[in-house]
Amino acid sequence: MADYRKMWEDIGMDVDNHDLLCSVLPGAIGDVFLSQENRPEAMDYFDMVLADVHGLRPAELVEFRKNGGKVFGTFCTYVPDEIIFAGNGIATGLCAGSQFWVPGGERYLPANTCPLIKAMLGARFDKTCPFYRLADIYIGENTCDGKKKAYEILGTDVPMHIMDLPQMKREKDIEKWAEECHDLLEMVEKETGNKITPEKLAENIKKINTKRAALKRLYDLRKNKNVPISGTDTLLISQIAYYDDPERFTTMVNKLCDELEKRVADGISVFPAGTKRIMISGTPMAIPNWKMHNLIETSGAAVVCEETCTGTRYFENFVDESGENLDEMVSNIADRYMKINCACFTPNSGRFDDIIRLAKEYDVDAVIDVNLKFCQTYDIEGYLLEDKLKEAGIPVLGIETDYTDSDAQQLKTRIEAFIEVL
Ligand code: BJ8
Repeated sequence: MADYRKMWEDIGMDVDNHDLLCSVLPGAIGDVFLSQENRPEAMDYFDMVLADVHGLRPAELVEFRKNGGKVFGTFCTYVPDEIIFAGNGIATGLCAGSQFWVPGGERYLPANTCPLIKAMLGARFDKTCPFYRLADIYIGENTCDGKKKAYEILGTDVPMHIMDLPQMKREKDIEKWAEECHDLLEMVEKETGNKITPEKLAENIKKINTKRAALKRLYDLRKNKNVPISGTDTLLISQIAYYDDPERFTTMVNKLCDELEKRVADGISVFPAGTKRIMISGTPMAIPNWKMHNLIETSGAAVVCEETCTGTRYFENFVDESGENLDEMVSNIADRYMKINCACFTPNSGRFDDIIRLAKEYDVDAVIDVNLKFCQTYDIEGYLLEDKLKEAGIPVLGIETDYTDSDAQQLKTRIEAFIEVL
């Protein structure tokens, strides 16, 4: 790993505390990723990005900012990257998947808050994540109550732009979201000093659609009987999607898919024949949260699909590229993003339809619905979801967990028992 200490100091990180975080990463990479058998060679790129997660991309962002570029930190899958990139800005996901950041967040938030939100605040206020240091402005959104109130606290330390996400999907809500996307566009223009022209926006709509197509290609390959890549590896790729350079990321995913296609043609699988196929649904798994995939795949099953924001919700549905002027393009962007089915919406029956459709497409034996502790919306939605899945004849196991390892053994026992009776 290259030495990025000076860079971390320069961007105001607490380097000594950050050393503690770095010291656990190599072990985790070894245990979770390198211990898997028969991994695709093209995972090398994603392994390298992970090994240098706080160095490689942050160094690029530092260079970009030196030349006057603006970095926009985002938290939610609803924030349209195409608008940020069209203003020559860079969008970067703000990772919050580590237990390391949770105690820091608990200094500001009630203990019974979702770990993802606590980790967001810990990462910022503990100064141990370079992405949180390098984003010039954070883009929050009105999704769950916990997030929107936590953004107020973040706003005491960093500029925030909040997008008011409607929570129903009527025509007027979609129009309202288009207005919010317009406001985002104006904010990006103001921050970057760059005009977003129709040409620029069209180019970036294409660019992000191409990235979605690469992820779709990767996910489609998992539909094969011989699964050519593990769910754990695919999750890593989905996590990296949030902050890597979009064009380089697309190229690397397509390179991986070339290799996976060959594996499929040769009948190569990373799992023994007859391995049970599991779909995970529920709350997002921000990097470095690999807990559930690791538990499931070391319990003798294969994760073949994720209906999460680190899964299909991130890349399904493309932005219509036929818009001829800015208004049409923004409205097409709003349409696409409003097709994401997050539990903060009501009613949210589209999500049940998605899960049942995906269960068929990926030929899964069961769904494991995973919710982060204290996430009310997904937890409550789990009630109806279980009903719908039972009606469709799809076995389901509901799990509530956090970022700690304290429940790992107990979860493993439950997962193994569940898989055994499938
Ligand atoms: S589109 S899932 S990224 S809001 S897990 S913080 S909901 S209490 S993350 Fe999300 Fe956007 Fe929806 Fe996706 Fe709140 Fe629940 Fe925590 Fe959550």
